Amino acid sequence: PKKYKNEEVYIDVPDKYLQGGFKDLKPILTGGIGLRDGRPGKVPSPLSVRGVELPDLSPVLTVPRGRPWSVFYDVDKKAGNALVKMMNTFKNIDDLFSFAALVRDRVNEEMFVYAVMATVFRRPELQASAIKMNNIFELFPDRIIGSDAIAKAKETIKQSTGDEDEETVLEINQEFSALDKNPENRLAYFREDLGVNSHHWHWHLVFPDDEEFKRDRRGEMFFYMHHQIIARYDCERLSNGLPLVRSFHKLDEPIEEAYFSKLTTDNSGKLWGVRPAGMKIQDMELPEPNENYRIMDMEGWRDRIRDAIHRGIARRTDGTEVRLDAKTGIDILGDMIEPALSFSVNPRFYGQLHNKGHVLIGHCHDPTGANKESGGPMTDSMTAMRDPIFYRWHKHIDELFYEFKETLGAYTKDELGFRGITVMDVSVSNGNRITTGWGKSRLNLAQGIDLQGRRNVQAELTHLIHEPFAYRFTVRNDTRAPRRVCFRVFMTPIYDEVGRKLTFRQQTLLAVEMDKFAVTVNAPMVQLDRTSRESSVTIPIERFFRVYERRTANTSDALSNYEMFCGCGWPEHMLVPKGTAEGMQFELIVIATDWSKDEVPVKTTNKPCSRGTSYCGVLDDKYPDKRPMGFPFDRPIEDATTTYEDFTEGLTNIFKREVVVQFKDEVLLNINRL
Ligand code: CUO
Repeated sequence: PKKYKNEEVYIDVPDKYLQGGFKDLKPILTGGIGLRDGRPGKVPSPLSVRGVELPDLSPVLTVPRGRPWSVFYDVDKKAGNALVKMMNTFKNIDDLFSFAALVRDRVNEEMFVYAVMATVFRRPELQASAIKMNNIFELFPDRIIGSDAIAKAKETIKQSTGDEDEETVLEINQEFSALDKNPENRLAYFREDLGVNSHHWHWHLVFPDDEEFKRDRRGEMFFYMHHQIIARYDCERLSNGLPLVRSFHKLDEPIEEAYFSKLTTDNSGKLWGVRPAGMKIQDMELPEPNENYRIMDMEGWRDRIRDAIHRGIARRTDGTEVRLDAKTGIDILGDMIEPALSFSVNPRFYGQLHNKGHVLIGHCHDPTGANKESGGPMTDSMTAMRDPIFYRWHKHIDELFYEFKETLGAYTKDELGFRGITVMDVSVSNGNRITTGWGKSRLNLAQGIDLQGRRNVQAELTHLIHEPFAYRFTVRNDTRAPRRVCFRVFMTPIYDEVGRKLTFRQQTLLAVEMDKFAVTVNAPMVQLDRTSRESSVTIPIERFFRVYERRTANTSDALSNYEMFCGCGWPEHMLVPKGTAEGMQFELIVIATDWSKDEVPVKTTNKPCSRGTSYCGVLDDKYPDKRPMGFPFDRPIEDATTTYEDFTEGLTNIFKREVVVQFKDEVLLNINRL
């Protein structure tokens, strides 16, 4: 075997693997997968590549290198699953690394990272091993930072005389990809946020369409997580004086929202496809990736899906029927509408509505590939949430799910109530006021972009953040026995963008989940405190950015490398909608339910990736809550005139409190300078 030296990593490669590009073998580990305790960007040596038997790689070479890989393309999904399967055949960690090192520079770059991460997620012994993963955007900074800023980074490095470890910080300005002349740009801080996009990419990673990895209530999770994204986005729109998202349901209608991402797809500098205002989606005949879908296909699938919704029955591939009931209907529909082809009850009949919407929209500027243009950001889960049309398309998908929920009718008082438990009061620290503002955090660019050997080039990004706050719940227990109580905390706006009061029905659709937790109430009157940092919705900001110090010196916040790699979970810094300078009114609605009935026990509570469960579930385990996701606002309330008072009449376990979210246009938290 020959020895290859690259930084501190030695790779021993048997001669027989040295043909076909392997001479330039870069160590797999500098691709962002380092050993624990290595410094950022560096790994201990040596790592040797053993002579593993290479399987036939042809099933994974169907995706060329250099273009974005996507779960929304058929060919890509198949190849990605095949690569995960190959990696899973290597039971020994050294063999797995060796295989990964050998294929790394042959297979599509994004697919490689997806497969490595998916392999680690699915194998508990690897999670417990010495593997550390970087945030996805440290591996692909060009998928989050515009080409102009990256060019500037390269220029700065060229002109500086510092050594390879010297720190360089580049401030990324806050103009995002457009100017405020384009009203949609007011929401760019949300759409182009690193944490938001990172969560979305990781969500699709940990809920794959792969028959070998079926997550509990996967389809329902698809519905609920994306529904919450839309509700959150609508709250941000109201914060910025913009109307709620209009659903994109007339498929032949011009798309008024333009989007020019300014991002490059690869090192060649090729840009993602762009979409001027007024484009329409068109039938596709794309040779690479091979995608041939027509608007007519989409309409046909949608008709059949709606037919199933209204009949309450779907047709399986073998002709038998399956009921769409209150318990599993939403889960079946989720897998059918997304779809997960591996789990859809009838992939041919119900088609690929949501996924192909991403693809048709993403290629509408060059639907036959005649102009050799790349797909737009909508084609990839790493970038889709940047584009305003994402929210319009998902609002339509959400409408279909709610069309189904409508058929189930409203919850009864029995289903909503919790006898003997009274929520007496709920308040938020600082007089029910939450302050938002800007934070500054950093991302190391040096792992994902070639910066002349420099290892410590930081991009400083400005993002929304809120002052940490605490809730206080006062609960009365009249049952004379300890009761396990689950608190489901939602926040919803009260007025629309022009100051009209929203109906309660509208409020339920805009309700964002803030937290969900269970406690034992073992006295007649109990006061409970809970901080915003503990939210079941979010994962800590450290999982997105390099954070060297925090304002709070709370050591329990420190994360191990092990935890660093759990990327699914709403970003902590985006928990609270922006609000307004004058202060925007929201209602906090809390419903207490009986946890002894709702709980689904999970094996261990202390496992990694156990944060962010509301939108991500628990890895390798069941969803921890028996209630339908989004309960009680997943179902329609009686009718459009039903008020909150009607809804809660006779119930003591629901409480609401007005809170004000005030935005200060200043830097509240500079994570790197404290
Ligand atoms: Cu996550 Cu449309 O599913 O993007």
